[in-house]
Order: sequence, then structure tokens, then C-alpha cells
Amino acid sequence: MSAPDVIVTAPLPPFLYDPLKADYRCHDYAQAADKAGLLRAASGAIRGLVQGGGTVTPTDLLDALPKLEIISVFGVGYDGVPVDYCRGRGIRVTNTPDVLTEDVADTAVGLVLMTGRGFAKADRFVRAGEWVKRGPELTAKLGGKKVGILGLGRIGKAIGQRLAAMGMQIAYTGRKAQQGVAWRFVPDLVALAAESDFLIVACPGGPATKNLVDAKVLAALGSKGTIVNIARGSIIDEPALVAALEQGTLGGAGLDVFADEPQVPKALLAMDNVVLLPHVGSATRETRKAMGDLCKANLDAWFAGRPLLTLIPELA
Ligand code: 8YV
Repeated sequence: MSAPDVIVTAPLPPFLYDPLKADYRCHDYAQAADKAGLLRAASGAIRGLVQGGGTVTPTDLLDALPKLEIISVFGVGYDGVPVDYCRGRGIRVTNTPDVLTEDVADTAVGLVLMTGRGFAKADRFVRAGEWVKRGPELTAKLGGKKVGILGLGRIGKAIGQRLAAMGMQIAYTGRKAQQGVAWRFVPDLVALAAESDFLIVACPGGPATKNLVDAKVLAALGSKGTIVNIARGSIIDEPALVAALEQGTLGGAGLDVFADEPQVPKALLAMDNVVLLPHVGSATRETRKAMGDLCKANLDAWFAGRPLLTLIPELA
């Protein structure tokens, strides 16, 4: 049997793309200068699609792929996949959960340390030659401070475990209280923000959570509080975030994700109480390789008629 045709809609690292090219006839839609031409030539043969976690897949692209059977996401988030549409057409959607949980949780801890203890600012202080002129500022102790986690999935739990080990007090919100979790459930996000020193965004992106962290939530977190986001930029109302930081009604922000990556609101660049990372939550060599292996393993399983390794819960 000839290699199945697969369309690639995001730039992929060589450790995923090379093995993919060895086993599949890959059509590089992400890099193609003539995307319409690529579709005219190959759309009728394409049976698989590979995309990144943040890639948005429009339904009109899927309409142009009548033989599509599977979307394999190189990432845990699939907020860019039109899930209802895929259900309607029987298209499977797989992702790469679990393998990145620890790294993303580490990134959240890093942002708590960099904002709370001011480590990013302190690094700039040394580099600017300020230390020889004066002593560094005192910051706030993290042990004993209150952390609210929005979204206690696998990543949220791993964040809670790490911060609890640092002596922080953990509470969470989400759709429902979770069985077997010792941390306190606070049903209302505004109430959780009001009591928290750090509010950590760890829920999935997508229409259900768009702008969930709005001006009201940010006001409740207030000038004593810091927002940390390792999930999706879409979950925070970004203009409201910028306004709250500009007005000093929010204490600080540690952000790994943004609404329009790689664009970052200019106003944030000049703020000393904000730490900005370029979406590096899962960006270690080990984890990206494991994500790539799982992304390909799902395709391999599908085309060999074996059970998928992961399938998104909405389609399970
Ligand atoms: C990756 C992510 O940057 O897993 C996700 O959902 O956002 C990140 O781990 C991305 O998926 C790489 O394509």
C-alpha cells in the first residue's frame, strides 16, 4: 500500500517532521507559498492532518479535504480544532497529553518565582550595574501565600503539588469539585481571585473559556495579586489585563501565552512587574521529542488499524 497523504498545517521540528516524511507523503501547507495550488493538486488524496497545539484549523480547509480521517495535534491543546465539525464528519482528533504536564507545571512555578520573588527584575538589576550602587529591593515571601488555580486538570494538579511543596496554600475552581483532591474548591472564579495572591490559569482554551478572566476577575485579584497564565492567551481579556496593569489595579503578571502570538501588547514590554515568556511551557528537548513521537504514533496507529493512543474526550 502506498504511503498515506498527510497535510501539515504548522511548522514542525525535524525530530517529528523527518520521521513523518519517511512514512507519509507529506504536503507542507504551513510553508507552501501557493496554498490553493497545493490543495488543488492534493486535497482529494489527503487522509491525515498534523497541526500544532495553537494552530487554528478553519472548517473551510477541512471542507476541502473530503477524505480526511484524522487530525493529529502536536500539543495538548486542541482549541484550534473545530471539534463539533469533526464529530459530524467522523474525523478523529488526537493530541499529546501527559508527556508535557511536568514541564508546563515547572513553567508556572518559574513564573510564580520570577514575579513573586522578582527574579527577572533582579537579573536586570545586576546586568544594568545597579548592584554596585545600591542593594536590591526586598520582595514578598511565597510560603504561606494563597494560590488559586483555574482549571485543575493534569497540569493544574501538577502546579498545585509543586506550589504546595513550597508551602503555598492551594485552592481551585473549575466546572466541579474534584474527588480525591484535598485542596479547597471555590465554585466562583471572582471569589477565588479575591482571596488569591496568585491566580494561575491552567484550563483549556477555546470558545467555552474565551475571556473568562475578565476585568471583574482582575479587579478582584487586585493590586495585591498576580496573574499567571501557562494555558492560552484567549482565556484572559488581554486589553483588560493591560488596562489593569497600567492603572495599578493589578499587582503583576507572569505570562507564557498571549492572545495573538507571537505578538505581545507593546505596553507590557515596559512594565517591571510583568514577566513575559515566548510560549515555552513544553519547550524542552525531551518533552518536545516525546510529543512528536506521540503525535506520529497516533497517525501510525490509525493507518495500521490499531487503537489510537490518545483521543480527545469529546470524541471518545
Ligand atoms: C506547544 C501547546 O507550544 O501543547 C500545547 O497545547 O501550546 C504547546 O505545548 C505547541 O503545541 C507546539 O505545537
